[in-house]
Amino acid sequence: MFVKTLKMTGLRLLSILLLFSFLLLILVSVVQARDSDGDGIADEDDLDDDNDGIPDTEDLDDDNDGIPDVDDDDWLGHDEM
Ligand SMILES: [Ca+2]
Ligand SMILES: [Ca+2]
Ligand SMILES: [Ca+2]
Ligand SMILES: [Ca+2]
Repeated sequence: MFVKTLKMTGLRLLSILLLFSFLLLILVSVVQARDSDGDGIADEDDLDDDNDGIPDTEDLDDDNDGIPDVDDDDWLGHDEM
């Protein structure tokens, strides 16, 4: 009885762990595939994320949402990394 309960708990834990790993994987791929300006080049590889003509290295607001990168919560600052 106790062993059976323990097995069930282990299986449940494993399922939850698998589910979380899966969700994390999706989240990571979504973040990596983010394309702010929709030009088909992911932000990661795009030298100008918002296509405003200012390279990301000089642009203070890479995603052009009006919030400077330093204050932008949704911006991961990958250009600065
Ligand atoms: Ca792009
Ligand atoms: Ca671009
Ligand atoms: Ca730009
Ligand atoms: Ca911004």
